[in-house]
Amino acid sequence: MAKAISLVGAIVLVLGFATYGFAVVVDGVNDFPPASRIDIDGGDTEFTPIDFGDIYVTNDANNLYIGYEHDHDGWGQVQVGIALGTIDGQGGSWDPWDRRIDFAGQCLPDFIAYKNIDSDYSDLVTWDPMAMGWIYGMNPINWVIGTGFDELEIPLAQIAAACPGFHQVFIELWITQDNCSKGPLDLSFNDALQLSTPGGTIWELPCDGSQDVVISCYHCYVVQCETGTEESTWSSVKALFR
Ligand SMILES: [Ca+2]
Ligand SMILES: [Ca+2]
Repeated sequence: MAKAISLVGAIVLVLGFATYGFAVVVDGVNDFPPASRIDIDGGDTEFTPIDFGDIYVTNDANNLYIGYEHDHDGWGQVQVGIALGTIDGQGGSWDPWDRRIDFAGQCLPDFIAYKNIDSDYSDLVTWDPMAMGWIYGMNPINWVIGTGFDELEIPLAQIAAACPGFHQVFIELWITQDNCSKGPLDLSFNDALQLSTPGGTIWELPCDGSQDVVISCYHCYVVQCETGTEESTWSSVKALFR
């Protein structure tokens, strides 16, 4: 806890402070703070149209913002998925768009954001712990693509990470394509599992799921919630230290 006493003007005791991250304008121009970059992922696939570059995450009081360098460069059927886990002990173990991606371990995703670049359709698919299944089509996302820098915003309240409080968001991102045979061509946290590398690409996996790529590790982003400052008069300062 930061503590300081100012003798300039009124005596002020600052008991603690933190600030929100940064309000990003979701317009395809990268205005993320440099310190919000979570990954430098460029150049680790065989082809640029299926390659993430730098990836950013931040938040303000209401929204989580994710931005990433990616240019599909006219390729068709390119899609982006983002897994978000915030609720311990819950989550789905399979990809809601039936790509060849599974999830295992303690941090199963509770939400998966998907973008179909061809149709510009996006959805925040949500895990239903009662029905033990994914819920589709309820949550369109403000997600801007197509300029080489893509970015999206998701309300913190929608992913059970609203301020105040301490919230960790487990995040993984992938680039895939439009077919049940497609796996994660590029990944962010799990580079060792991605299906495209500079040396070659595995374009097809069995649709029966027998060779799915299994994700169990993620970036961990801590939501920055403003704790505020407490300013006190001298009398209340004395009261604190009596
Ligand atoms: Ca990459
Ligand atoms: Ca990668």
